[in-house]
Amino acid sequence: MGPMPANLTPDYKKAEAAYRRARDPNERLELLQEMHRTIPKHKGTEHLRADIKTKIKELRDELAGPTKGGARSGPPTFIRPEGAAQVAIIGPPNSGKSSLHAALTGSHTHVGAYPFTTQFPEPGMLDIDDAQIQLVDLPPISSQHPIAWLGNTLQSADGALLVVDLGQPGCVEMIVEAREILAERRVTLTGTWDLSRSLNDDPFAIRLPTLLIANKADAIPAIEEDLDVCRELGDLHFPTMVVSTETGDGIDAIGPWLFRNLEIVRVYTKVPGKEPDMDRPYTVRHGATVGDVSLLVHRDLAASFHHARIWGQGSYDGQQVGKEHVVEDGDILEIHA
Ligand SMILES: Nc1nc2c(ncn2[C@@H]2O[C@H](COP(=O)(O)OP(=O)(O)O)[C@@H](O)[C@H]2O)c(=O)[nH]1
Ligand SMILES: [Mg+2]
Repeated sequence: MGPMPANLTPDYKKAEAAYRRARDPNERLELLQEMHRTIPKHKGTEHLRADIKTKIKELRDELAGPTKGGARSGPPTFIRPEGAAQVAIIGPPNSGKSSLHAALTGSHTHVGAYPFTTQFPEPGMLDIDDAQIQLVDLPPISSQHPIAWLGNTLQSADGALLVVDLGQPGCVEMIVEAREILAERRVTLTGTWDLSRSLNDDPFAIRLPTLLIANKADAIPAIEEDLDVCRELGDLHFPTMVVSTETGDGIDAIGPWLFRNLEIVRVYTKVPGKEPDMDRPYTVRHGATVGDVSLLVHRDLAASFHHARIWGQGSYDGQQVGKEHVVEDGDILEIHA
């Protein structure tokens, strides 16, 4: 994809910005159609227009469900995001992705001693204190098992756990291959966990902040050395954790690490004159505003919003704030409509 085409109209830019933020597949489809309607039709936008058309077709097919011999069947291939963030579990075959998913979420996804046990994306929730992160187990990323829907499914992910088994012969090659397959779908794995993925020129490119999980520590005696070799040969620059889903070693550190690095912010709400509800926070990511939280509370509330009062860690003690005010972890919010 070349540089951003010139002469894009404000209407188009607005639709594109909304598309990048949108998580709901139906909303994404509507916004793609809006992009298609508003994009200026000239030579310079030819590639982008073709991309938009392709995306519309892909998303329509995806929303219709997988087809087998013409009849619709099988589970959905996209997972509607729930909780504070969505993290995809990816990697080569048999590295322990499903085992990790089961250990972290209590799911009973298909674990098997043979590759390609997992066929469809499988959601599950990981609890961290009173917040939740959605983990999506996925089939292996391998040339032996191409998955047409992979790029679309990853579109809604906020990050990835790249699970590897360093004891497997050809582990490095499998990781390199997985990254090449992802690159074909314009998915880049990055070791940088900031919120810069939307700074990309290409609206259909995905930058996934990635945590490398070296699994099966119980079965690999010199795992730290293997890891160094793998990092060097595979040119991997990811933060890394060594774990064993078999013994549980290292597993408990993953949730808090994700919570911190996804910069999840918990906001508690209260009704005027009542105590705050400290059991069930609304969760957003760093940088989100009072307006974003009120949207989570209720769509109508966001529309009829007048002001809010906020209690927080810093200097806020019932102070009146507007929609644009940025919330912090642990804030208590009282919204006035
Ligand atoms: N020794 C050992 N085996 C593991 C570990 N985690 C998973 N396995 C085994 O590795 C195989 C593949 O696991 P699975 O979770 O299905 O891998 P996936 O294909 O990546 O989803 C199974 O036989 C698991 O029992 C681990 O931490 N240690
Ligand atoms: Mg699996």
